[in-house]
Amino acid sequence: MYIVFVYFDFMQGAGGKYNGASGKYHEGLASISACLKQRGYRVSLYQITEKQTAEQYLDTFKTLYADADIVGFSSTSQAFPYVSEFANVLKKAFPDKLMICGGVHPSLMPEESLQSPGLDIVCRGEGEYSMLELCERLESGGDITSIEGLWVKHNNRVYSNPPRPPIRDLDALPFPDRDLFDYEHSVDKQMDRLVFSGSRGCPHDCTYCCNHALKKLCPGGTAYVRRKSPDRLIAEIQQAIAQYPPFTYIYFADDLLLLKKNWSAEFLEKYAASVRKPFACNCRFELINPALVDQLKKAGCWQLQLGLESGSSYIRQEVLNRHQSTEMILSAGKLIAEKQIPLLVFSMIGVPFETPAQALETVKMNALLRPTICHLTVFYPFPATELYALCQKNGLLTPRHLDSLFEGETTLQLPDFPPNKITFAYRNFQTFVSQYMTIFSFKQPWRTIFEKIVDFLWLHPRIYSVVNPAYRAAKKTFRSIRRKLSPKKK
Ligand code: B12
Ligand code: SF4
Repeated sequence: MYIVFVYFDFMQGAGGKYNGASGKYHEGLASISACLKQRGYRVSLYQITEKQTAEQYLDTFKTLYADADIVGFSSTSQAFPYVSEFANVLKKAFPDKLMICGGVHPSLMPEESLQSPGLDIVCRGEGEYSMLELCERLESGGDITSIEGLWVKHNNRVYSNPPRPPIRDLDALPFPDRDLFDYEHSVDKQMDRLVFSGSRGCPHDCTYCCNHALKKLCPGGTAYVRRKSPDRLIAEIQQAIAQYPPFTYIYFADDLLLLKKNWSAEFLEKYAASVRKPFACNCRFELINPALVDQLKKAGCWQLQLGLESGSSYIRQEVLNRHQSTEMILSAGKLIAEKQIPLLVFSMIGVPFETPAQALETVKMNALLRPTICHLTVFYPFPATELYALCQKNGLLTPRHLDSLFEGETTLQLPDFPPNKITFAYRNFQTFVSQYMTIFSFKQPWRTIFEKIVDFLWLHPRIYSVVNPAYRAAKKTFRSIRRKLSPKKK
């Protein structure tokens, strides 16, 4: 049995800094591949990093993967239109190949996904054991319509089997198959890093994120949030260090690696003792405390990534379901700054019901937190999330669809935040953050005076577009005069 995974991986970085590289690591596919290879199945990956026509993809497929028995697509919502189109073209060329699609989008939108004529099966939730069972049944000539976790289209009927419980013991899985990816030419190599995952799931229910929806796929009583043991994760890292050419950083791609206090303490201590490589990971503001920042610092954390999402406590709590007070966020930020751990803050603008004034609160919170990197996205409503349903109920959705969250345009029509103002806010976010950082260091009354001027400019983009070029020109002239007047260094 020969399985070829197809992974559309140009959603992030396309046309940007990493163009030309062969994509990024995908823990889900690496894990399924390891399970399949352990049972002796042959597995390859067709990782698509360039936008081409479906016919061009078909030509490549014919040349390299024509003998596949099963084609396994992995899909996020943004990738799905490409998956669907290519699956149709592929099915027409190879009607006998079994086409299965897994990942977040088909997990949450199985019915819609199966309407795609090229797809025979969708996998809901974790794919390791469902794929194994599928291969085994195909080999033995058994019935493939009754496998837990799979929805199967057969003879004009859809067999919607119940979800498979999430894998309880992540340590029982083989180490992910990193060889599936072309590391030498990957984005990860360009970034001088290796990517790991220590956990699965997140206990929070932020309305814009897929976790609350994915959680519902877990049959009653089964744990959605799980983690590998610290020893297992360290062993995985050590094996990869031995296998790969020297790299500088480690990136933990988990939603929330440091959720459990004891786990974090044990893992970070062992990491500090045996791995000793700078690393980045995600966390939440309320988990930050003096002990944790101390452990992070000692273990070599080079970037802590935290979601602020909105500076407005109304938007955070009432719209996004993130119950974090402004005071708590700022004091966590202070602890991180005291330890000099570089901070990346995620924020969103164009959130349902947001106003430009509330988006300004996000700018100012970023300025107060002083992150090394402000990571901003324009809100995108993912299907099956609570916030998508809210957008739908309130008539905020438009037919606009975007390939990437990084295009800086909204897909919504918000009553108080028109698309052009969202684009303005997205494009000028960093500039305003820098301006407030400077202003917040002024003494009164200058702080208030300048804050009011810049507030006005944020709220009036047209005036800003006139004032800004003049301000920049004046600043440049002032700097060059100062340079000329200052005594020359010997
Ligand atoms: C790490 C990560 C990334 C990494 C790696 C991407 C990857 N595909 O692994 C990077 C930074 C590259 C990334 C990029 C993006 N991401 Co991302 N990412 C994640 C994150 C935090 C963890 C994913 C992970 O490793 N999970 C652990 C592994 C084990 O699970 P898994 O990947 O889901 O795979 C399992 C199952 O889904 C299934 N499965 C998956 N594929 C297949 C295929 C077959 C054939 C089968 C049978 C089963 C199967 O089996 C796997 C093993 O159990 C998730 C959050 C989450 N909770 O999932 C967001 C998440 C997947 N990302 C998201 C988004 C939006 C993006 C981007 C679009 C962002 C952007 N604008 O560029 C891009 C799209 C990338 C792409 N090519 O499609 C959204 C997707 C929402 C949606 N409805 O589609 C998520 C869910 C976060 C969220 N906002 O809720 N991401
Ligand atoms: S904390 Fe992060 S990963 Fe967890 S539900 Fe909220 S947005 Fe999703």
